[in-house]
Amino acid sequence: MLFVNNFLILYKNVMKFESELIESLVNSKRVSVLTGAGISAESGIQTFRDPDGLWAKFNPAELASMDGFMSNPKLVWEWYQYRRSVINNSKPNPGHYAIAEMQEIFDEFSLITQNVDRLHHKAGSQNVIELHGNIIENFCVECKAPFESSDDVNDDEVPICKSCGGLVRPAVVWFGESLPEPQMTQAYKAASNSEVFFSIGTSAEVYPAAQLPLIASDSGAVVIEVNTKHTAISGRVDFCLIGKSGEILPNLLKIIKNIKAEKI
Ligand code: BJW
Ligand code: ZN
Repeated sequence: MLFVNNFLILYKNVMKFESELIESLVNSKRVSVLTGAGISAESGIQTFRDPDGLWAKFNPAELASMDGFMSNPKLVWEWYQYRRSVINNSKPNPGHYAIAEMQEIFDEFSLITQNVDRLHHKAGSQNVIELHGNIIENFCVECKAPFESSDDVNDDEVPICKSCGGLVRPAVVWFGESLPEPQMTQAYKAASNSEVFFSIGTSAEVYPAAQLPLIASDSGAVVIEVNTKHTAISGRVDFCLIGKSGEILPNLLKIIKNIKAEKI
C-alpha cells in the first residue's frame, strides 16, 4: 500500500506509484464513489467526528436516535432546524462538482453518500444513492406519512402529523435504524461490481456504510481513499490521498480528462 502526500497536479510529472493510480482510473469503466461528511466540510458544514465536529459538542445518542427524539423531541427538532439553516445557506464545493463530472467520464458510475445535505444533487449529480436519508424531508413517527413542507417546518415547535397527530421527525437514518433497502441493495451491487472504488471524506466508522469499500476491495476493485487524515480503513485500501477532497478531486479529474483527451 502507498500513502500519497502532496498529490501532484501535472500528470506528466507524476511519480510511478501515482501513475499506477491514474492508469487504473483511465482504464476503468466501472467506478463508484462513497462520500461522507468530509466532502461537505469545505462548504462550511461541520463533520461529526473531527475535533470541531458535531459529536464533539453534542451527544449522538441524544440527538441521532429514536430514543433520544422521543425523550426530548423539541431539543432534537431544534438541532435539526439549526442544521437545516446552515445547509440551506451552503453551496457545493469543487469536490462535489468534480464528482458530478465523473458521471460523464466513466461508462458506469455510482455515487453513494452518507450525507443528508443534498449538496451532491445541487452540484448536478444524478441517481445519488442516499444511505442515511435526507435532512430536507420529514415524516410522521406513527403513521410514517410524509409531512409536506410548509411554514410549520420552520417553527421551533415539533410539527404534528395532520393525519394522526403523531410527532413529525426528519427523514434521516438514526443509530439503531435500518438503512433503506433499495439504496442498500444498489450500494452493495455498485461496490461488488466496481473496478475502482473511492472512499471520500468518511471516517469509515459507521456501519453498514463502512463495509462498502471493504466489499469493493474483496471483489477486486482498486480502492482509493481521499481524506485529510488516515481512517479506520486506511490499512485496507490501495491508495490513500491525504488532503482536502475539494483540492484533490478536481486535480485528479483534470489529469484523467487530459489523458483521455490525448488518447482520442
Ligand atoms: C475530510 C475533509 C476534507 C474532514 N476533505 N476529508 C458495533 C459494531 C458495528 C456496528 C455497530 C456497533 N454498534 C452499533 C452498530 C451499528 C451502528 C454503527 O455503525 N455504530 C458505530 C458508531 C459503531 N449503525 C447503525 O445503527 C446503522 N443502522 C444499522 O446498522 O441498522 C442495523 C441495526 C439495527 C439495529 C441494531 C443494530 C443494527 C445506522 C447508522 C445511521 C448513522 N446516522 C448518522 C446521522 C444521520 C442523520 C444526521 O445527519 O443527523 O449518519 S451518524 C453520522 O455518522 C451520520 C453520518 O452519515 C455517519 C458517518 O459519518 P461520516 O460521514 O464518516 O463523518 P465523520 O465525521 O465520522 O468523518 C468525516 C471524515 O471527513 C473524517 O475522516 C475527516 O478526516 C474527513 N475530512 N474534512 C476530505 N476537507
Ligand atoms: Zn401520522
